Amino acid sequence: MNNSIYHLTQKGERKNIEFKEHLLKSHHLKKERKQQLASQMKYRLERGDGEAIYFLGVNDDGQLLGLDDDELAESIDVLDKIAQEVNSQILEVETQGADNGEVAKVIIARIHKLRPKHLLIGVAGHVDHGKSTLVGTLTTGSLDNGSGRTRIFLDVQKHEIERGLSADLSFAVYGFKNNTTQRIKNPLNKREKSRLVENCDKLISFVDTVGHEPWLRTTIRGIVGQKLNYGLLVIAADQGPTQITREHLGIILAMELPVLVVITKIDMVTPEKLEKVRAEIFDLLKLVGRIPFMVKNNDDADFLAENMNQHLVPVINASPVTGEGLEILDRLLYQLKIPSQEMESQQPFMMYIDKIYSVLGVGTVVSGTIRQGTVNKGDKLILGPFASGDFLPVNVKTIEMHHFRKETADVGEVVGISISGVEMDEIRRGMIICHHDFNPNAFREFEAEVAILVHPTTIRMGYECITHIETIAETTCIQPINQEYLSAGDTGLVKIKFKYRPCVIRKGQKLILREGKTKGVGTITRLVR
Ligand SMILES: Nc1nc2c(ncn2[C@@H]2O[C@H](COP(=O)(O)OP(=O)(O)OP(=O)(O)O)[C@@H](O)[C@H]2O)c(=O)[nH]1
Ligand SMILES: [Mg+2]
Repeated sequence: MNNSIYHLTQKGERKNIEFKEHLLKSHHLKKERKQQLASQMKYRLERGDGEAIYFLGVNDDGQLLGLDDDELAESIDVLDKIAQEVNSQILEVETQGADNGEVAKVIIARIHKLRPKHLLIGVAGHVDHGKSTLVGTLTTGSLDNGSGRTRIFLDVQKHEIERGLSADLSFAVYGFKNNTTQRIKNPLNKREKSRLVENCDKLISFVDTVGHEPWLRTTIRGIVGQKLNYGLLVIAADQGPTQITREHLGIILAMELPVLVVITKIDMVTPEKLEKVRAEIFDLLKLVGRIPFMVKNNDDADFLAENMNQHLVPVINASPVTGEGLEILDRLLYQLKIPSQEMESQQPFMMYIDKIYSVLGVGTVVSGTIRQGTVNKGDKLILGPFASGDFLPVNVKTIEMHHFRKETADVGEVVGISISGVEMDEIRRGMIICHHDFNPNAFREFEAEVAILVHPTTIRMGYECITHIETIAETTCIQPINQEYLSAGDTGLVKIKFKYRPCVIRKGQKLILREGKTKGVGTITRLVR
C-alpha cells in the first residue's frame, strides 16, 4: 500500500486535511451545501498556508473505502467547482487502490493572478552532447556527475532513462525574482513547479529537443512548432560541431531565430582542444552570416544581452559537471530581452495544437504555445480543421502553465487547455484552437519559396515529402513552378499540396521539407485553395 495516503489518513482529519467519502453533483453543488463546503475549504486552505489536502473515498474515521471510476471522477469534479468558489485550483491528484475501487489524495491551492514575463528557448544539438543535462542543471542548480544525473529531470520516460536518450520534447522552467535565480529541487514535482511559476517575475522555459537522428521530426517540432524566442545550440567540447549540429543550426536559422551557443563538457578537454572546437564553431557561424561573440565574463553577458540581435551569436563555455560558465549563462538569460508581444496579444486567440491528452478529473487537454491573443477560462472557441475543413465549437474549462492553474493565458505562453465539446481521439496535432474572430480557413494547396539543402536526386513533379509548418507535419506533394526540377543548392517557387487533409496556414509562415533528413526550408508566399 502506498504509504503516503495510508499515513496521512491514519491520524484523522486535522489542520489542512479533510476526508470526503463521496461528493455528488446533485447534492454537494446545491447552493447551501456548496457554500458550506466552500467555507470549509477556505478554512483548510488557511490552516495549510494556501494549500489543502482532500482525501476522497475516505470516511470520517479515516477508513479507506474507495470509489469506482465514475464516482471518483464526479467527486473530483465537485471538488474542483468548490475550489473555484474560493479562488483555488486542484494542483495534483494521486490515487491508490482500496477495498471498493480507489481512494484519491487531492491537493488544492490558492490561485494568484500574476503574469511574469516569459521567455521560451528551444535547445538543440547532436545526440549526447549534453542538452538535457544543461537544462537540468540550469533549472535545478544541482551539478551533473558526468553519467546522466541531471538529465533524468528531462528524460522521464522509462525507455529514455534506460537508453540514456531523449525521445520526446520536455519542457523545463526556472526563473528570477528581484535579480536572483529561482530554481526547483525536483522539476517532476508539480507543486514546486507551480509555485515557481507563481513567484517569479521573469521565467525562462526550455523546450529540450532530441539529438538522435531518427527523431529529427521531434526536433523540428520543438523548433518549428513552439513560437520560440531564441534557439540554443549545445555543442560538446570533446566532439565539436557535427553534421547534426549543422542540421539543427539550419533549422533554427530557417525559423529566423536569434541563436545562443553553449560549448559544454569543457571539463573533458584540454585548453588546446577547446580552442580548436571554438574556432570550428566560429567558422560555422560566420559561414551562415552570423557574428559569433565569446562571452567570458559578466560584462560580456551584459553587453550581449543589451545588443543581442539576429546576427550576433553569444558563445559560452560551460560544464554542468564543474559549474563553470553557468553563472554567466544565468546572467545572460536573465537579461535577454523579451520581444514586445503587445500587438500579438491584442489579436484574436489562436494556438497550434502540439499535444493531446486526457487527465484524470480534468478531461481532454490540448497543449501548445499560444501564437496570438489571450485565452480565458470559460471562453467559447473553435477547434479544427477536420477532414471536411470544418471547425467545431469547444469550451475552455481550465488553463494550466507548468501545472499552475491560470484564469487567463497570453501569447507566447506554453499552456495546457482543458476543453469540452470534442472527443480526444478526433483531435490531431497540427490542428488549431482559436477564437471565432480569428476566422480560420483550411487550405489544401499553397505556394512557397524554398531553398533545397541536401538532396541526392531532384525535386520534380510527383515528389513527396513531409512538410512541417508550426506543429503541422503532413505528407505533401511538391511541384516546382518555374523550373522543371530543383536540386541541392537551388532556390525556387514550388506548389505544395497536403495529401490527406487541409490545414490552417498563413502567408509568411516558415516551413521545413523533410524526407528522412532535412531537404529544404522556405516561406509560404501564396495560399491557393
Ligand atoms: N563530463 C561531463 N559530462 C557531461 C556534461 N554534460 C553532459 N554530460 C554527460 O553526457 C551524457 C549525455 O548528456 P545528455 O544531457 O543526456 O545529452 P543530450 O544532448 O540531452 O542527448 P539526447 O537528448 O539523447 O540527444 C550524460 O551522461 C551526461 O552526464 C559535462 O559538462 N561534462
Ligand atoms: Mg536529451
